[in-house]
Amino acid sequence: MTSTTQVAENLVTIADQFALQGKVRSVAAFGSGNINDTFLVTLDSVIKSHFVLQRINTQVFRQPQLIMQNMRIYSDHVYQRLQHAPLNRRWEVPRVLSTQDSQDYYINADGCFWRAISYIQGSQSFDTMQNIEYAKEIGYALGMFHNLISDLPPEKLADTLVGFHITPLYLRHYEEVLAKTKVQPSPEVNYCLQFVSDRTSFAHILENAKAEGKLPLRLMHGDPKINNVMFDTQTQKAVSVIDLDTVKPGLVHYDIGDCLRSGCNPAGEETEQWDSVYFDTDLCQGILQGYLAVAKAFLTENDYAYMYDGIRLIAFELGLRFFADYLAGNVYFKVKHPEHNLARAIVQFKLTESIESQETQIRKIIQDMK
Ligand code: GN1
Ligand code: MG
Repeated sequence: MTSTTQVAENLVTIADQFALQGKVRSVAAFGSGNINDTFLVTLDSVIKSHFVLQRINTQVFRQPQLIMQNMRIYSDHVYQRLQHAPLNRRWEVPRVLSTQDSQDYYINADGCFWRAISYIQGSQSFDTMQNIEYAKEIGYALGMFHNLISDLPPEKLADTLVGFHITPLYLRHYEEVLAKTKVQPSPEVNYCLQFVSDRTSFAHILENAKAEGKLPLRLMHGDPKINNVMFDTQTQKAVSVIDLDTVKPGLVHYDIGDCLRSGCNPAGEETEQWDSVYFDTDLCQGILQGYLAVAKAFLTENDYAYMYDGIRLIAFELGLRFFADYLAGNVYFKVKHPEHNLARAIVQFKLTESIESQETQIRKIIQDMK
């Protein structure tokens, strides 16, 4: 028996733990996540034909039980909200599936942490924006996500990833890595080193505003990038926001920044054609229009004042995270080749440059939409 079939058989055995509504037909790699391993399980059942099986990367998420706890609290809350005030369109919340032993997760013989999530039927996601209508829908989806948890007190959810989106901590980590790494200079590496060093004081902007009480701690998604929004394949409308591992206390600005840095980059975050990377302000307007249509109610004057900085910061921060990981030897993000994280960092830095060069227009878009 080859090792590939062994893994495949193991995966079926693991999937079986969560298959309460049918027999497992197949398990196949799914999606393009940079941290966890994700599989689509197909069942031989007519009622429930698929579910999503994931192995959580416990090097990153040190207390995976907390993720499951958060997911339960989050989905119960949203379920109640939707029961009391149903929406006039399709909206779905991914559900945690229990094991045969009624647990939220399964630890296999190797000690890996597995969990299963319901699959949003008849839906798909995209790595790059299709058109302006999709942009509005992506914005709507993030707004609806924030709206549905705006009355859940932030302290009800645990911190599943300490330091996540705290840019000054990423900067400190980067400086530590740099201090102990013998960096091989190249035009790309030099560009990144200079790029970061020119922006060290800017890295503190949101954390300072938070510390000064200008921006309140709220619940956030943490990773609302474009391919975490599911679209109904028939209606082309957004129907769900998935990937709930980092739903925890934070700033909505991290989410707005992350959604825009991924949604307004038509070349996508995996391109190696760095000259083609730019921030599309029409898509930005579309996303913000969709977002504000649902989020206006809970945003303050200061929230608007820091929106531009959030967009610029999260693009910069992701570039910094990729670059630090490249220097550290690719220990956090999965890579397909040794220079992958360097290439990803350059994309985010080019995007940041494009955001900076359009500051006046972006601030005006925000101002005009308040
Ligand atoms: C990681 O694993 P994935 O693809 O859902 C990362 C995000 C980054 C993203 C970039 C927990 O998300 O913060 O924005 O890669 N997640 C974590 O694609 O670090
Ligand atoms: Mg994620």
